Amino acid sequence: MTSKKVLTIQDVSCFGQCSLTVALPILSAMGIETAIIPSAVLSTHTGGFTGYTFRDLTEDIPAIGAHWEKEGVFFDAFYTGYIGSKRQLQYIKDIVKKNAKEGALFIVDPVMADHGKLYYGFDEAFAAEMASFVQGAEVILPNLTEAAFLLKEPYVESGYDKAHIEGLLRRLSALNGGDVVLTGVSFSRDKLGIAAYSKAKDSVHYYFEERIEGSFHGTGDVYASTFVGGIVRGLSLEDAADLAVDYTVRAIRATFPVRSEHWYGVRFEEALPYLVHRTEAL
Ligand code: PXL
Repeated sequence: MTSKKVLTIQDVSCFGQCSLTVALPILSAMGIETAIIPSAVLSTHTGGFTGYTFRDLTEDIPAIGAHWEKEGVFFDAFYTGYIGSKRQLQYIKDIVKKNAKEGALFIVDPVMADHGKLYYGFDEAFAAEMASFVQGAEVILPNLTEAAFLLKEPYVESGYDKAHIEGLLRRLSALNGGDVVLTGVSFSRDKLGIAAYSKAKDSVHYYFEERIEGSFHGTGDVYASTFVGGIVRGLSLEDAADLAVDYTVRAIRATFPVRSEHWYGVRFEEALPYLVHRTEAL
C-alpha cells in the first residue's frame, strides 16, 4: 500500500498506446494515485501516422496549477514525458515548485527523439531547453538518442563500450545533478537493456534481456511509467530499473506475434497482471 500521489504531465495521444494512455493504467495497476496534466491532445502519436490533430494545452497548465494550490492539492512525485512546447517547460517547473510536498521527487523522461533523430515538431533549441529543464530532477531517463541531443554530442548507434556509456551517464548526471537511467543500451547483438547511474554511490548498474527483433513504439513510455511506479513504491534505483525492463519485455513479447497489424504500440495490457503480481510483492 502507498498513499503517495503522483502527477504525470505528458500528452494524450488519443489512439496509439503511448504517453498518458500508458502511464495512467500502469501507475494505477501499481496502486498509485495518479493525477494528470495533458500537455497536448493529439488524435494519434506522431510515430508513423500522418495528418494527426494537435491541440496545444500550454495555456491551461498554469491555471490548473493555481487551482490546485488553492484547493491544497500537493504531490509526492512528478513525472514528465512528452511536452508539447518550449513554453510549457517553464510552466511545468512552476508546478513542480508550487504543488510539491516536502521531499517530492521529480523524474523526467526527456521524450523528444529516437533512432538518431528528433521526433517531428522538435528541434535542437527544444533539446537545449530540455537540458536545462532537467536540472534538479532526481532521475532522468533518456534513450541513447535523447542523451546525444541533451549533451550536444554525436549519436553513437552501436559498437560502443562500457567506457562510452559510463561517460555519457556521468555527463548526463551533471545536467540534472542526480541519477540517470539510460535506455536502449546494447553491447552485443542479442541483448538489450539499461544502464543506471547512482550519483550517491557513483556506481553503474546494468540489466539486459534477450533482444526482440524490431522496433516497438511506446516502449519508452511503458518503461518510464513502470520505473516511476517502482520508485514511488519504494524500490531502489536499480530494482525499479530492472522491474521496468522485465515488464516492458513482457509487453513487447505480447505484441511480437501481431506486430505487423499492431505496429503503432505495444500490448502492455496483456502483461498488466504480471505487473500487479510483481507490485504485490513490494
Ligand atoms: O512515445 C513517445 C511519444 C509520446 N507522445 C507523442 C509521440 C511520441 C513518440 O513518437 O509522438 C505524441
